Amino acid sequence: IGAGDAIYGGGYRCSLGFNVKVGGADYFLTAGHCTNDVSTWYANSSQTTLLGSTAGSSFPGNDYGIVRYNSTISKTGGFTAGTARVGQSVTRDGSTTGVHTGTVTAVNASVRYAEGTVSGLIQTNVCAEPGDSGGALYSGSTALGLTSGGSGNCTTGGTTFFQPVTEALSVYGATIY
Ligand code: TYR
Repeated sequence: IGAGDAIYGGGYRCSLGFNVKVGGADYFLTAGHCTNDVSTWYANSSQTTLLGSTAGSSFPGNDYGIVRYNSTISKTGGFTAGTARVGQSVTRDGSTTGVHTGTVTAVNASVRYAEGTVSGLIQTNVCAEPGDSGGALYSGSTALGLTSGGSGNCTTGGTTFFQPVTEALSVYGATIY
């Protein structure tokens, strides 16, 4: 399991952002608006294949969370963390709509959700839809962000905002792999 794959909990589906290590232990990053609502995560929709438990969550303000694996499931990686820049070509992977590409149109953007405002976000013209949340934004093998929210869809196009991974990594003392 790795970037963009479906994760399930509490009857919800979100997407895995990136696998990370904290002090030698296995964790993954996803969206904070996903981890806020769910404490136990599974790899399948029937919620029988355990992944692990939410260990940290920040939303609103930020939109990231971290889940500690309690599972020997095969984990995929290959990323190093980086910072997005305007004009950069990027790829998003999520469990509803799969892989879509576009460019970074702004950094340090703020979005006002019903629950409150999230700031410091990466703005893109990449589409996304509900369930893609938490999924991965990257450029080549450089991990950039976690899908937060936006507008539009993958039929007509959209604007999607991403939580930068660097802030989550430093807060949790985590390293992407
Ligand atoms: N916030 C949505 C989720 O929780 C993801 C999403 C992203 C939805 C962009 C719509 C959108 O345009 O799954």
